[in-house]
Amino acid sequence: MADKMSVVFLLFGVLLTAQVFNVTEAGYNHNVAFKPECERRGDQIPSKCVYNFTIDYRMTGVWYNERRNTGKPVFKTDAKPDQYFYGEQYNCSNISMSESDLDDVIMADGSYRRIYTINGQFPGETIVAYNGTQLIISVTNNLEEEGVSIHWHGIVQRNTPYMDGVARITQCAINPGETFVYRFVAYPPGTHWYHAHLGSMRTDGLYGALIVIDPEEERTRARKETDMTLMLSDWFSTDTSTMSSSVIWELERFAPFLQSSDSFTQSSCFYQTKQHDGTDIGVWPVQSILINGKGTVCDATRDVTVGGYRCNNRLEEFVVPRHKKIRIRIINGAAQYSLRVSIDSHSMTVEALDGNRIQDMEVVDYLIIHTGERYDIEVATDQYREHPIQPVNDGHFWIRVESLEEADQLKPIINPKTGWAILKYEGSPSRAKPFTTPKQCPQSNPCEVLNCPFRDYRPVGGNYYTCIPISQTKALGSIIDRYPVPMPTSDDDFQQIFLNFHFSGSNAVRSSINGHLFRFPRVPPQLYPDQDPLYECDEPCTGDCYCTYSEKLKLNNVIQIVIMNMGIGQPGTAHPVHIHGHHFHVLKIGYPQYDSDFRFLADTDDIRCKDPFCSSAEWSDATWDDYTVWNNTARRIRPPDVNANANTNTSDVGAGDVGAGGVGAGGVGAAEPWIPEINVIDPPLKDTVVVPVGGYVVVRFRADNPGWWFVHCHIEVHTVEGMAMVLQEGEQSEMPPVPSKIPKCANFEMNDKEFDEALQWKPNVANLGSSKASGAAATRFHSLPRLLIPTLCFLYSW
Ligand SMILES: [Cu+2]
Repeated sequence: MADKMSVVFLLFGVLLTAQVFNVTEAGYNHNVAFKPECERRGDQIPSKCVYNFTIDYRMTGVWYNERRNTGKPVFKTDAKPDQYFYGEQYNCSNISMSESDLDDVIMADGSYRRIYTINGQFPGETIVAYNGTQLIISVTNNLEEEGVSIHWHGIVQRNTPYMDGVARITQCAINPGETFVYRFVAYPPGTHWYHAHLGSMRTDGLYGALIVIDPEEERTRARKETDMTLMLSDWFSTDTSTMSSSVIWELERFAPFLQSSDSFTQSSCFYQTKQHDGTDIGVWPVQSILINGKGTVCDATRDVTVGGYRCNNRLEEFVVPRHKKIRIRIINGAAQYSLRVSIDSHSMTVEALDGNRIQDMEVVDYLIIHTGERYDIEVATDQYREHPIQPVNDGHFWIRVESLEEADQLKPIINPKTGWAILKYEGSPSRAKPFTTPKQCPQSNPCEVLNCPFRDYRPVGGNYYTCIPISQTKALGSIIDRYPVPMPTSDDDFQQIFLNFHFSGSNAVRSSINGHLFRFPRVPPQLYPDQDPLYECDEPCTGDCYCTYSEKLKLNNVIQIVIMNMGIGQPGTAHPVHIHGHHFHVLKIGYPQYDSDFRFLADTDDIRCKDPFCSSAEWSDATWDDYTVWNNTARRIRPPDVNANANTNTSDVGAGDVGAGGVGAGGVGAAEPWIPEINVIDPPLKDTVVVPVGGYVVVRFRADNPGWWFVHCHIEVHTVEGMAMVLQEGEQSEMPPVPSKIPKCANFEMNDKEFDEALQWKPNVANLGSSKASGAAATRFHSLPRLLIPTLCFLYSW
């Protein structure tokens, strides 16, 4: 009998083991490749491309077996680096996993944390579609308690503003158990991404890449092995909503207690970290930086164990052919941190910003990417070097992704956090890790850094860097042909709006725009324009308003927004600002005043603030309002090269040199009659742009896409706190009609009369007898005029 039972158990065990290896999840695939049904057939581009997303919870560091509905932790928190639970007898249950099974585990940085996933993956699957193909993406919310919505960042949603995916603005949240099928045209081409847009779910795992391929461009280059994505994120010890509420209540100063066994002690206080110009970066310590969902809390070059964290996590590895030009699409999905990207021994040619091609610019050594932004870069894989003794460049190179932290309030030097990935040439010797070191930047040959959130670097550690502002890049000619910079022809078709992204309010710490702490509307205005959706603001608002801040754009007007970051409470934080529904031209970046070491001194004096929080502002020089000067006299004059006066210690236009009324002075040139150094000829197109502390960015677009568009800082905790607003583009009558069956949501309250009537209601026995199913409805419609019923049915179906 005992033997028979053993056989039964053995067979059962074999069956279980067989099932264990049938794990449905796959690791993140960084290659840019079409699903077969979304791929072209000859010259024929498919009209539709379908994806199905199911949103669920997962734990990092847990091996899931979907079929058995079981999950098992894969390492002990106190284990040595190589001690996973391979075939080990754990005291709860047996774990039968091989090393290759680790490929299916979301390890993140080697610490346990609950996240949201799309189809069990983190990041979510990369969507690849041709320009103009309809994307049909079914999103099922399989969560227990949270609503969700997905925004398609970079897609302009022409004619479909209700598909923009901003819960509470363009749609109702998708409730648990519900499915919402997004449907929109994949346009414009470029590297975009998708992410959750309700509360702070985005930075707890809900994002992925969305690549729109231009079929014309595709003919000229290969893909797959040479086209890949690099999704970046900062990673924290806890979920973002905990982090946000902690930031709002200033608990973040005690944040390290959440990372370690420390409790609330003086020694565990955390202080605001600072970037190179002395302005603020982080109020919550970043634990690690993930590349395609993979990272480590440790120094990957050294393999040193830190506390209870795992240091031998698998890092992302790109295996690439030699002597080719590969494309890497970099996306920053961070909650907060700006990141500096470099590849040891390689330079990078920047091809596109936020999906928009630029003229191949000077190759850069470093690029800084702020949350929400994207780059397409090209890298030549020609750095293999034989070396008989020390095989440094033997085909393995570090990709380094660093935070910009250089100090905190107490300590002058703080090491930035680094994220690591490996670039490996095909056919290189087998080795776990590269030996390469960061680039040296001697004074004779300083390294070039694109998109600093400040004007320039001074030498650091014997290295010399030169910042290239994003406004110095130039759009490709074909981009400008397709999207010329809109030029106003009269005062009636020109709207100039000053928006200050700033911390304001009586205690000067609340994230706001023009002093307005954003309050979400009563109901989504895109769905309920007639229901008084917005909480009106008391104007003028000088720093303490809590309301649905909105600005109305007249359809087809030329919109020029001066995005600022000014007012008391500085130094503050650089804000990456995202405008939905458009890609805008970046005409100019104005920097604050710095000392001779490029440390922040004071706000720019190009702009005059009308109150301490700068909730309302104007150009210091009133002639800068007069666009006609530029239109009529200097339209074809290209602005001077920014680098020509890169050593000024103020802004890229030399604000100190150009005083009020001093247009044409200070070396700017006599042919510069309007806003100095504004580029209306070939400025880059973007949808997210960083605004330096104490400075501003001038952007422009034509209001030709009617809808309700969200505008916000892409730093998650800033948006959650209130650094957001809506643009109403066009009158409601000018907006595309909303599909009649789109799910609705609204506030609800019964009045006394309705409730009394409800209590007095009795079932109609006669009707119940004749038709149980339709009895109640028949009772209610009984008193309606007979002709009205078909009319209502018609209207509903329409
Ligand atoms: Cu911000």
